[in-house]
Amino acid sequence: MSPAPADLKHLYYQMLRIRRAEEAIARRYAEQQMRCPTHLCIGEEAIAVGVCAHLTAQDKVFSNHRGHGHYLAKGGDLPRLLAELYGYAEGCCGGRGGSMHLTDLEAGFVASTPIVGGTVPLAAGYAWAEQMKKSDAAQGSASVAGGRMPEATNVVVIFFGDGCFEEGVMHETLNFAVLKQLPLLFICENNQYSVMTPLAERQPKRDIYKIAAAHGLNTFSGDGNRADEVFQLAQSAVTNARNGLGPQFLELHTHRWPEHCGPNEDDDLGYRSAGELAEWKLRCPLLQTRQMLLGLQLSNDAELVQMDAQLTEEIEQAFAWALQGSRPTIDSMRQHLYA
Ligand SMILES: Cc1ncc(C[n+]2csc(CCOP(=O)(O)OP(=O)(O)O)c2C)c(N)n1
Ligand SMILES: [Mg+2]
Repeated sequence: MSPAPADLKHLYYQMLRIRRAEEAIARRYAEQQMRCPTHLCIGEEAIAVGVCAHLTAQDKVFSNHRGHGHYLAKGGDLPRLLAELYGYAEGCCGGRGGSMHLTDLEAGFVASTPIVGGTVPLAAGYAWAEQMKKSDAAQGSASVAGGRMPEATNVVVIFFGDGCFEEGVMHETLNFAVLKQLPLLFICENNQYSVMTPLAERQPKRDIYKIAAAHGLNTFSGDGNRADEVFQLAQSAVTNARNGLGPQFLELHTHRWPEHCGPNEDDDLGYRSAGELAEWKLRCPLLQTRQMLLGLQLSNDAELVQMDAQLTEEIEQAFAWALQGSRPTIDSMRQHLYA
């Protein structure tokens, strides 16, 4: 189903929030107070918001090195994300992780890690646990006379890139997820690049989602820069996974605007073909959704300007809070270690 008017506005709001937060991070990065490598998701916002729009607080998200958008779309705390970038104890990972180790368990954002593919099997493990809990609940309720049906299954989402799809662990996890029929959504953000190497130099010409389909799971493919399309595809996939139809795979085409890692643009380096980035900018996910909102008369310029101003204020306040943070103490160094 295409998004209802309120959903479309919500998608736009969420995308704009992520865009403005990422832009503010890029601006402040030059002050050299954030010292962690930072992979921005500007240009790719529609995927995070279109998928997370269907998740409850009980559903879980795992992410990768480019995780700010996933974290915010899942409801992760913005001030604590910023404090984490500054390495402060108030950060969502206690200031130990930086941009690529985010967590907000209250929001159901379990973890992101920088090892490409590292979180893929973790997400499968979590989904397996969810499945076991549901089956335990079903056995428990069956033993009670007139026992109620167990709740619908919580789903787990793993976001990853086209480069990650080349990792062996990706295919081992797909195999296992299908074997166990896990309530797991594989979301491939195909931005055509792994760092500076385009897909054509890394893979034979064929669709990623078709390779995934060979593992025997439901697959979808679509325009990752159209929030309404992502919303629709994700709705089917989440519903399937919740209703016991096993893992689902979405390949969504998009493009990253800034450099692979860092706050700047790098189009001058020449690894993208001439005009490629400019063409993708015309397909900006925010611009397209904005045009839909205005065209369908679901909003107007004044309302969208006000939304933008309100978000800018929220982000400024979040930075002000984060910047008052404190460094983690030496005696906290050995906490959270297992060995
Ligand atoms: C196991 C591993 N190999 C290599 C790297 C270096 N590395 C970091 S990000 C990245 C590119 C990943 O590309 P993709 O999965 O498409 O994500 P994108 O950066 O395009 O969002 C690479 C190779 C790493 N972090 N981990
Ligand atoms: Mg990529």
